[in-house]
Amino acid sequence: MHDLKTRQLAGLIVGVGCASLVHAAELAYECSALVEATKPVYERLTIEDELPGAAFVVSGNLARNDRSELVVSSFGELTSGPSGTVPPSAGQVTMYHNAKSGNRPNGRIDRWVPTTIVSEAEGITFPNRPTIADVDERRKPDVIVPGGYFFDGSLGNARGSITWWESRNNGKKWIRHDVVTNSPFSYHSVLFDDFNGDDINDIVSVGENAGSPSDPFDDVIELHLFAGDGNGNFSSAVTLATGGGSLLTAFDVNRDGRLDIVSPQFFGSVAGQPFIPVAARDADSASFVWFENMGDGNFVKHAIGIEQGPGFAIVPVANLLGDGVTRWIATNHTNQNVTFPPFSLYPEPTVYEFTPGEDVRQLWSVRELSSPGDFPVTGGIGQAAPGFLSAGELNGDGRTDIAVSGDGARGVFWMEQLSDGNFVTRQLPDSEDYGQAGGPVIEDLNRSGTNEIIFSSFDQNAVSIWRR
Ligand SMILES: [Ca+2]
Ligand SMILES: [Ca+2]
Ligand SMILES: [Ca+2]
Ligand SMILES: [Ca+2]
Repeated sequence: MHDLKTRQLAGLIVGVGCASLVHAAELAYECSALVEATKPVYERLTIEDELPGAAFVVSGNLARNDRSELVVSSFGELTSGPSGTVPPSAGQVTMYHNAKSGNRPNGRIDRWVPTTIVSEAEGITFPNRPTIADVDERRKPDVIVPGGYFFDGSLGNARGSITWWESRNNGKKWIRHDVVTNSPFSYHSVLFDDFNGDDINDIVSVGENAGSPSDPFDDVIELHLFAGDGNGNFSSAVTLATGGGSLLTAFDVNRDGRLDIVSPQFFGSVAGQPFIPVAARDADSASFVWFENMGDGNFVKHAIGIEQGPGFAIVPVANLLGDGVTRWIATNHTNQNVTFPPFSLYPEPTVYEFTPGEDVRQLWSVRELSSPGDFPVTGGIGQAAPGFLSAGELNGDGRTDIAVSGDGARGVFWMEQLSDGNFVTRQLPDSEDYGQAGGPVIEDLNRSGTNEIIFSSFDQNAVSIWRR
């Protein structure tokens, strides 16, 4: 089945060249003689397979050249102790730059040279998703690293952190700066922008202290502002609101000129969502929320969706359906294998689309983009699907597609947008067991005119590029 689909797709892509009438699947068959029938459209290129606990991957131009580097965080080796998994005390953040010099079209992307940004010696527990930004405004990109393990508090630890790493010598040397360390809160992502109206960029993150894994009611989740001074120094955390979740987006949702914050919610009241009658659900028990920036230092939380179970990701996509409207693609994070509540009552793993209505403070309209069974989880409690996602053109037909990590569904996937605006989910080739994947980055890394898809995998200690 999978082969058939990829072959049809191969035909379609070649079809662009061999006939301008690309719609019909039958045409694909006619044109497919022009491609090797056995060649998959996407092929996996693994550029790293020895990075223990590879976690998140982002891209950005860190070195002085014309193309992107990849920045990958990794947690280190997990070990088993008498009371379960022991989180390693320190991870790493690594920059990979393309070994091929220059930036000619169709350049090679098979060899990448690693440089350590954060070494294990720095003692950063669970470095999470890095953000590339010019923190000290010296016109050179730096890297902000949020860190921490959300159940660390239950182990008696306070190892949450936000640090930023100043680039020197064209990305060869990195100077550490601490924003917060030894925090009981873990931080998964940061936003770097002005959130308090002084035109100086700040750091905003959601601190998650999920307490004991077996107690969903002891979670402390807060939206934190670390006010910036423009020179790379930040004030201590000020709590702007409660709730939110790990992977944030800054976006002016209500178009009043002030940046708001859009967030999934995974920990906190949302865990008990199925027990709350729909009419009684609010922004605290919502799967996805936005914090409205009132401009006076206050942020007011509004629900986006209240029926999706624990939320994992929500990101905006301009013109997703080709109608000029910015819509939001989102994932919940659930596991249909768990047979007891509340887990058994959550909606199954799903990719959603949210569209704000006239009144953005009301719930946004929602549509399921994936189909039942698209993301089957392997494993029991603690595992869930899907993971993070990103949008981009992936098959050359001009319509925006989606790449998504299966996370606990052990593979990585792309969702093709069809001509009617519906989506079909397909697993990327050679991604069996490519589980708990970070990313995706969707980017044309080599000016080939086609996007690559980059995922890291915790299960395989790997960083891989899918290219076509
Ligand atoms: Ca500010
Ligand atoms: Ca706003
Ligand atoms: Ca497409
Ligand atoms: Ca490319």
